[in-house]
Amino acid sequence: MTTASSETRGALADVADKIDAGVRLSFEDGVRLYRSHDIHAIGRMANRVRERLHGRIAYYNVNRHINYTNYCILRCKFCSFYRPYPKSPDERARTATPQVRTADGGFVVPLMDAAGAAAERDAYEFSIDEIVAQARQAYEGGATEVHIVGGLHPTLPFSYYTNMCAAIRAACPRMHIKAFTAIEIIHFTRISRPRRSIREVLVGLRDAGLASLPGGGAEIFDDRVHDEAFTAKVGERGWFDVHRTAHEMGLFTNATMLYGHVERPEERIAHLVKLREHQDESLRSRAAHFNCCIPLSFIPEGSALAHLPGPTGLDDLKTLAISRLMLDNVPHIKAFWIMQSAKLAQLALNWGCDDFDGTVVQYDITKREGRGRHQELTVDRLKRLIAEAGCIPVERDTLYRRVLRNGSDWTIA
Ligand code: V47
Repeated sequence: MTTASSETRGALADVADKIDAGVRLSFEDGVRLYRSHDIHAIGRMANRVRERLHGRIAYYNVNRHINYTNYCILRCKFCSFYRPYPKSPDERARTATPQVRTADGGFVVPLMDAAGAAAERDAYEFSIDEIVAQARQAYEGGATEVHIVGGLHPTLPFSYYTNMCAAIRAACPRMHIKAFTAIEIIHFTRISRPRRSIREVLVGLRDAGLASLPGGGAEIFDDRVHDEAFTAKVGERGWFDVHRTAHEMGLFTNATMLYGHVERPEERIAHLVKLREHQDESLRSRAAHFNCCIPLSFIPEGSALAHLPGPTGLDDLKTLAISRLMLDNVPHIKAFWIMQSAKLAQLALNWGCDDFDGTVVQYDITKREGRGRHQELTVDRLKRLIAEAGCIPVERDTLYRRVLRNGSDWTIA
């Protein structure tokens, strides 16, 4: 039988032995993997773990991302998405971009003005009607999930978020609402009147239709990196408080790691170890856990860290593979094609990843190439990318159950 260790001689042979024996890797093992240039050995080991868990299956989903506003009270250095909220209504009117209704009933925020010039006025906030129109359009097109996140808006009340979930649930009863990063949840505890605890906020949102939390806002769990790149943002403790509470309540969540900015390899590994420890506890004693980890490749353009080069392709592959190897208790590792690019995400399916995310359609937080917010992969293209990597494409819902299609109708296996 071919094992990871029989193919991996040399410096990493003992790590490969551990992988074959199902032994958990240590912090030091993780750091050694980062120091190694043997990208093939790392890939083989990660692929072995991936195949043990999922065989040759690679998952995708039919979803729609909605970013409800880019106004944000934070100024994270890695972020090119946020826009400051002008205090005066006049200035807001001057800098806000009016949404445009499309022929098929959706809404877009144009980045170009009528003459084709790049719009300077590109701050926006969607009304609930506009969000529901986007969700309904996706639902009617067969989407099983809507993924909603946005900036920390200074004036919208908590009822905006509960009404948003309730209105989507009424318009699209079977659609899974995955929404709000831990950072937004903490923001809601501060803006709600009377102030609510994390649990009260999550209960309010769940009662309105929220079904799970995405993994964003984790960045890198390290005080030095926090102070350098996202100082005013809720840190590690707040992020874990939200995910712990969600898991206790039976809400599944995801986790992320934003890599390739000011952090060092040791800090990435420490971040993964903290996620692993939290997951141990959730699996042992809580009603839900992390379904998936999404390592996010930093895109410098347009951010206050634009002078940094960002991760290379090899760094992307290594980080995805090492995440698979370190997170032995997290079922899925996602290569989010928007951030790693569809080409690299395809490669990553043989470097430990078993998930591609989905059709996406509109995405405002980052853009790898060109302008405009429309970023979409059709189901045919997703399937082709996966099949060409030697994997079996399987459509999943948010909770990784198989979706069976019959024309435009679908059921969960
Ligand atoms: O929280 C912000 C990151 C995250 C940049 O849970 C950046 O299934 C790269 O969390 N370069 C939002 N990354 C995206 C996210 C996500 C995406 C897909 C699936 C899931 C899931 C979650 O994007 C933010 C932040 O960490 N981010 N700016 C940037 N310049």
